[in-house]
Amino acid sequence: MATVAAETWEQVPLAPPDSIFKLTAAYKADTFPQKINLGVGAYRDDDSKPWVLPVVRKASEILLHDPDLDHEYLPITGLPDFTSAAAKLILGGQSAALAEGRVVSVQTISGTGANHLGALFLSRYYRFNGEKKVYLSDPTWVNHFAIFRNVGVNPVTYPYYDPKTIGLDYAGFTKALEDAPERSVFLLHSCAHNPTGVDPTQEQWKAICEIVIRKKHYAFFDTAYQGFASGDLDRDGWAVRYFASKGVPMLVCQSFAKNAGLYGERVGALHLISPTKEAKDRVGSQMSVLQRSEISNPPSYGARVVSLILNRPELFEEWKGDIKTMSGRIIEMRKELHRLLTEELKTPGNWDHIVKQIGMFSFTGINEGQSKALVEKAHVYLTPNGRISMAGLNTKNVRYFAEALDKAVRGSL
Ligand code: IK2
Repeated sequence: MATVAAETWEQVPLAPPDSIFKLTAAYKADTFPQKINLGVGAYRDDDSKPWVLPVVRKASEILLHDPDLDHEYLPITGLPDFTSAAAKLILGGQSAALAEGRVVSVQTISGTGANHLGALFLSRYYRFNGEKKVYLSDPTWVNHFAIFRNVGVNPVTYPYYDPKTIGLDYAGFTKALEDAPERSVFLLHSCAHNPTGVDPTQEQWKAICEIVIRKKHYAFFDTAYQGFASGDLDRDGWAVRYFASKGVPMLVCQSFAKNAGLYGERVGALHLISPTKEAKDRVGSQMSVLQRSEISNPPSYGARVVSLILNRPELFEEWKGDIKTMSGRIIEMRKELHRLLTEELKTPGNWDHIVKQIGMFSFTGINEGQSKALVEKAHVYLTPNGRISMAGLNTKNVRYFAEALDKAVRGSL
């Protein structure tokens, strides 16, 4: 029997496992009863269980009983009822670009796929000013680096987080925008920044937008948490809508993983605003070509669920309530953690950032050694940079976590 020659894959180095998924595997293997997973950014209910949104259950029921549904391929750019409603959700009902037919919308493999397709399109067609480069916030969702590298775009970082204030490094951010060559591509988290939970204020966004316009930069918006920051879809879409209203050249990556709890269904979209309807047609045609060669056409189930939710007014209203349930629970956990640390435990340091930061994540400000001690000694799983997913906290475990954090900070774990 012929065997594969030993040298065939000799040159392939062993890659380290993904840090977040490695953390989840370690958490699952841990038998300690009070263990807590604060690693992965997925919503959990007050019993630490994944939550299927009631509105998603309803939409799934409707689909299940629809005699006209089949399993044919979707169009290359996805389910039209889904992509048009998704564009309206993020760009807003008043969007001039939408009214003028200047937006290319493509259904993607969730937010990751939208980032990939956006990066691929820019790599092929954007008139880079010199080197193909993208500016990413420091820090950012780690996958951004690999996504851009995969398509030959070099990621560099711009200052974003200031460890001294555990807040936004606004001066560093705006200086980077000013110093970058004209027409640079800046990736911007539109709300609920991952991993820090630190967003610019509306006034800061306005000033950022002014520089972006003056320097003719390209805004690559990543929107993975619309609704999760404030509990209000419109408020969380504010930065994207503001930039679009000012005519900034931009695209938006959109995910329904978090706000619809459809993580594994991979529902997302890429929206690119073109200057004219004619440019939109050309861009759209090339986007189709790229999509066809990569995935042929996107999966249908999750897009059908979201399409029903977005297009049926009664389901849309219910969804807004479900989003409030999730974001409200997270806000309550922020308050309780803050109360425990500051009032009960009198943990050294200032913990106001816990309630100031928004969205699913919080940058606690603890160092790598303290994070490691929490994992190894307290069975609390979090990334080494001190990021915690607030969704992993609930009324039953927040005290245990606060006490463990308190000890980690005091060096007594
Ligand atoms: N963009 C950002 C900023 C994200 O945070 C995510 C999701 N990250 O996953 C959670 C984690 O860091 O643990 C995405 C895009 C992509 O999300 P998806 O492809 O699931 O829609």
